[in-house]
Amino acid sequence: MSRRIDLYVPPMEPCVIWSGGFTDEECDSIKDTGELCEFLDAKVGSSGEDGTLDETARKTKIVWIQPKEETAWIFERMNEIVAKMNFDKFQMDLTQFDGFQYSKYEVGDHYDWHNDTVLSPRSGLFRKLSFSLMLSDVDDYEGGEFLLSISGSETKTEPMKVKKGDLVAFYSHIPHKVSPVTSGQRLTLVTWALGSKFK
Ligand SMILES: O=C(O)CCC(=O)C(=O)O
Repeated sequence: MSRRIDLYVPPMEPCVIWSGGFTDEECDSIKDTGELCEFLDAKVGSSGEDGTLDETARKTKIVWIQPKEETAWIFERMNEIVAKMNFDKFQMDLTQFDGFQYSKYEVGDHYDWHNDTVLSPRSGLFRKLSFSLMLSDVDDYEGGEFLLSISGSETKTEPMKVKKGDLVAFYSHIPHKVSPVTSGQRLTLVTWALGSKFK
């Protein structure tokens, strides 16, 4: 008699693109919400408002979208997708989201190689999964490709031009970058799923 138990083993892909997570209208509504807020110059070195300005490493404008009645649907929808995606593809112990960051990359804006594994000062938890929801159409901008260095090599990576409404998810420790935008505007909603320390 077999003693084997058929456990569910997720595919453990380092990066998953969830197509059509948000409709065009929903992406536009997130954009309208972001555009009504006050933009900050994005910093490096810490999550949240701490950190330093360093335009050679990161140049983009951001807004922190706050949870309130009008924005609750964004948090709920993201939660639905992330819970399903985590079950199907990652199987991480996750507790909550870090901030929801609306990002606007205009001509010359970029974000050089970095990873997102920081201890969130707000919660004392670690960023384990990173998510970027594309809010722009592919022909709204040039440049601004998203690169993920899964192999550890910065040269052997395929730039991704993600479609509007698609959500890119990946392990937060994987180095990634946004190449400089050369025309138009690239808009994303970025968030991170937090959990306790890896052990
Ligand atoms: O805008 C993106 O697609 C990703 C940006 C990013 O890497 C970040 O904010 O950590």
